[in-house]
Amino acid sequence: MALLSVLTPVLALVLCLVIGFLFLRSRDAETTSRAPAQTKGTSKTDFRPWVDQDLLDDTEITAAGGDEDEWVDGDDDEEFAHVPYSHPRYPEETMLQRSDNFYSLMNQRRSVRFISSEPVSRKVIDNIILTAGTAPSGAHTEPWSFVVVSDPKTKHQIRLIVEEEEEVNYHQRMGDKWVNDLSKLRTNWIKEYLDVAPYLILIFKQAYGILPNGKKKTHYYNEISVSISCGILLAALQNAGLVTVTSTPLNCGPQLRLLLKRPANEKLLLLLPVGYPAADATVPDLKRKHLDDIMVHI
Ligand code: IYR
Repeated sequence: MALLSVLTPVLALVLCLVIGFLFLRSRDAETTSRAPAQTKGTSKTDFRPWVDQDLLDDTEITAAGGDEDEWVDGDDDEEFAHVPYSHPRYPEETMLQRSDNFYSLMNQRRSVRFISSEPVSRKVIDNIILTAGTAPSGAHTEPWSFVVVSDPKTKHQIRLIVEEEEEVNYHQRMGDKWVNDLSKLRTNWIKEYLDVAPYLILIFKQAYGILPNGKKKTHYYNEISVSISCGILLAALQNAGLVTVTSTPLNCGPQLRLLLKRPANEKLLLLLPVGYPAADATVPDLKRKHLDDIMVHI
């Protein structure tokens, strides 16, 4: 009996150590599974946490095999007629003036994280999406879907998904270097703008098309095509007097796709909260590179 009372605290200590060890191991396993790019044996330069696993460009899906019958062979679309092209031509002075004005407008664009809840006309948003849809695309496949969300409940559900994932991103996936590089921008995982902004525009790339007969159609260069259209969209927002921040919610794609009921061929590329800037909005005092630093004239 006396021996047992001596042994009890020892046993309790051993039990605590075992539980502690198991807890640490399970946390380790969770961290590695949440940072798939950094596996044992990968060098520091191989660690690229910003590569969203869901976003790998699968234009090559066709070549990669799978069920070949699922894909259309050639382009079954009707031939295009080729028609004369007319284009506005300005005197050189006008060109200079216009290019100057456009540069000045675009140079005022800033990523704004403080957005007012003031309503914005739907017609303006429609025009902005139409403008984004003028982008060039591989084989004119127009591989984009713009999901415009103004419903407060859906915005809040988006916020919950994004904040939950971003907290893991900041604490576990991104790594110290990335988090440290961002500290000057004062960003974190709390995204109030997802509730407050009158519109959220979620831009999906269509990794492949789905024809009415169910067959898959190759969307060449889908990611670069959609990226170009995003650039045009940003310019259109700036032109209309609206602001946004180009957010790329790492690893939120699959959940947001399901929430928004988008098909499996679509992958989330960007999430843009859109509105007027808040009255007390601030931005970091960034400088842009000079022409000589970004242009090489040969
Ligand atoms: N997606 C995160 C982190 C982030 C990453 C980069 I690169 C930025 O320029 C800014 C933020 C976020 O939105 O907070």
